[in-house]
Amino acid sequence: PRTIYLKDYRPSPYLIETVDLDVALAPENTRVRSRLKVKPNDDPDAPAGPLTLDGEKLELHSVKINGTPINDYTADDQSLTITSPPEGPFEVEIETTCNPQANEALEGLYRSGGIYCTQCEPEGFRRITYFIDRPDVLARYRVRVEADKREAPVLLANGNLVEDGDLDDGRHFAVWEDPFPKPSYLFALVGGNLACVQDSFITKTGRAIDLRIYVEPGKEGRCGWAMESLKTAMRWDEERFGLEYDLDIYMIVAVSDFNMGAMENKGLNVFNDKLILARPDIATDTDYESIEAVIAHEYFHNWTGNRVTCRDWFQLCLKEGLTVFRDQEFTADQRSRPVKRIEDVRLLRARQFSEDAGPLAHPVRPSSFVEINNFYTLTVYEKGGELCRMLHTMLGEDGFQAGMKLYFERHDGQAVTVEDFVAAMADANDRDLSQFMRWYNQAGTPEVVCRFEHDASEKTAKLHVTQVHAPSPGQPEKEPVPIPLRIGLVGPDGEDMPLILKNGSEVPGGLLMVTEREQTFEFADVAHRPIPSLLRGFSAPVKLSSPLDDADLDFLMRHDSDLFNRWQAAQTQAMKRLVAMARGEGEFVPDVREFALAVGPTLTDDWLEPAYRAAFAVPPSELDIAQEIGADVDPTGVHKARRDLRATLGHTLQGDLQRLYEDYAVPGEYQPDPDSVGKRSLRNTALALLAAEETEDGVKRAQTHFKNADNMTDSMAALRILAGLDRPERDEALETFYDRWKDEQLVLDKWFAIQAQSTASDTLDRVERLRRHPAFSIKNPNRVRALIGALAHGNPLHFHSADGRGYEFVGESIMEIDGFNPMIAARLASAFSSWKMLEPGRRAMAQQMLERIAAKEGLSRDTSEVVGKMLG
Ligand code: BAL
Ligand code: ZN
Repeated sequence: PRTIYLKDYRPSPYLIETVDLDVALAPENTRVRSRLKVKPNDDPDAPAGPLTLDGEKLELHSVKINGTPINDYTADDQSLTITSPPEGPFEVEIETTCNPQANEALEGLYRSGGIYCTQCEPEGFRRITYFIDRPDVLARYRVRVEADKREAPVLLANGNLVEDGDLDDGRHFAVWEDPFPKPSYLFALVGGNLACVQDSFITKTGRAIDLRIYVEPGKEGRCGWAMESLKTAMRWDEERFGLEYDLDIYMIVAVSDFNMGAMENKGLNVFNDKLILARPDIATDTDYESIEAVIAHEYFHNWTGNRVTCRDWFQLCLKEGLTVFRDQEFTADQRSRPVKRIEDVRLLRARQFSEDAGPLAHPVRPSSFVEINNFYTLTVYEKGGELCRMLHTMLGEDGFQAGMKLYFERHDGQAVTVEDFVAAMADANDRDLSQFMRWYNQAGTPEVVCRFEHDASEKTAKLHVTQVHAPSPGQPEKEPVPIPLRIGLVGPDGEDMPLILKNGSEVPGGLLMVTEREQTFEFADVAHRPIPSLLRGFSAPVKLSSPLDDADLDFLMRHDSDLFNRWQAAQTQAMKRLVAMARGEGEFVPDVREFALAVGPTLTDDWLEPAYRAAFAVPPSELDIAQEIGADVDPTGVHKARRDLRATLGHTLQGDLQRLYEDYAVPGEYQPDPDSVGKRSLRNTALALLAAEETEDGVKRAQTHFKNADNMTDSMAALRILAGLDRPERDEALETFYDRWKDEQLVLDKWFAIQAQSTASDTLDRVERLRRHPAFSIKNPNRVRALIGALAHGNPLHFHSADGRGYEFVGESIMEIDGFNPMIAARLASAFSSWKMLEPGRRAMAQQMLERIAAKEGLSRDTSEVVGKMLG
């Protein structure tokens, strides 16, 4: 397969001004007539010549130019080339057919559960019709859709409905016009029997927006939270970013077969229904929060992605990183800011840091790819979000907003690059951000090594900072990056001391800028030895190597005013013990007890938010621990270490935890508001820690909790505990749950996932049985993620089973899925990405499985790129 390089970017030789589509939907034979107004690009870097249009899996029937049929064209399975198009503007008319029913890759136009829908990002539009399918070709669309009225009474596309009516033979049609020029990846079309929930939103300038959520009939009652979230997001974007919605209608369609979480098509979002449907008995607090966040994310794309889009797919982080940053800020403003930061950093560390450290490492803006589908990664999204956050930290809220304003002034309606975005930030703030570009272009997680010295006689302190950049694939050498390092000096009384530099100036907001490989900061008026609290709020996506000993960390765990770093101190303390335990070094029980005792005061501090206290008591994940160990990892040892630490927490803090469990019951009807969510989270954390030792008492409490649960959050919290037991209580609970929920697809996904993530000894037998369960379908991405994905990405103990059965199961599944849905197969394959870190036995088995996958005949470009890099 061909590698595509950023350096080879050239503007398109032709542009498309308008697209007129006429789509006649039919399950196996959908006819698409397309009329394109094409003109040569007057950019001198794009000389006109043959016109090549992308197209895949299409049957071509006719091509006309300016109304006349032609045959001087060539077509293969990827494109259609018109050899000598006329000079100047001209019109191309193409008729094709495609087969939505047979489309199991779920890219382009597909039909599932009787619903026609589309997914065009990044390169799906070419499976609907021949087109210049790249994001820098922006066109205005007029779309006529027709279908059998009984099969598809609802017909939707982007923009405004301008006409509809009945046709002969029980068919009908609708015509939609989108006034905003857009790239083809934002095109959407939906047809089916869908119910509609309607509401409206008045914008800050008084315009009424018609809001609609389309779902399977009967599910209307589950859309309330999604609709509320949409309105909250619309208001927030006006208030915080000054951005108002631009069309008169905003539609969301929920479908149950979807490769991604959701898609931001202009005026017509398509969502995985798991991110729309919610009701207290079927959705957890986490589901509610995810729905709110993803609804917001897709809505925010309307400006950061749609109005200003990407010039090419190398710039994916331009829209994704920025929109992730915006949705993170939205959630932080709605809920708890410190808890949101902790959740985001947890995800970044567990998944993105490992990506950055392994064979799939790539810069936030990659410089090459084989299959762009493989670059919807944690690095592009989450680290991309961190880069925007650093700009925000460096420029402040006002400076960042000034940059955003300039970005929109300059680039509204354009397809641009990361350079354009950073230039707007720099120019609006009169700052030189050229060094910052390295963050976009260098892969890998920088390590920041800090050393701290205090001189009591001089009353001074020094912080020595070194940044270290390990090589990553294709990047042996790296340059230093600008690192915003937020710090505080915590005095012996637990209060922050003033941060005065040697020259007498105060450090605003405690923010130091590290720009060189090695740098020393000197502070004055430091009478007593303070404890440095470094990288407050996780002000940069780096690994911190800190100078703090156990006593310092213990102090910060109890006193740091920066709640992120107080949590971080606890994580660091836990991590030191977990690594030692996982490696089987010595006797650590008393030491762990001491750590548990230090968790107590924060866990029980009623002045702190319950959600924060819950997060405080969760030790680093098994993925984090494995990463920290770095080489010859034994996943069983890692699992046992974490299990033992949690058991010690439960045992040592038993009295406190029992009290929390009693005190934090949330009375009354279920509400997903942050306060109730926090209380449930603290109570369920107590429940889980009390059961961690698997005492009779702990197990009984979980059983009672399960029986009494009147909402899915509590039910799942208890079931997760019970499902991990090697005792009959487990089967009883799982059966009860199944009997109650067997007709609810989204709840069944939870039932599959909880078993696939179970640490019980027979998990692999069970997973193999579930694979043959009548409710399992390998063709449905949610089910695949629930069973196979949950094992591969969420159960390190059993995925890395010492006998290789986990690899066998996941590997075989990848090969099967690759035959029809390469995108999902390649995602699953990434679970093997840290195989080189494993101990030799598992390493060899993982390698063997990867080699088998690589050798499979007809392997997709997606999976072969991922597996090739892992083996390379
Ligand atoms: N653009 C793909 C889905 C999302 O990131 O919003
Ligand atoms: Zn996005």
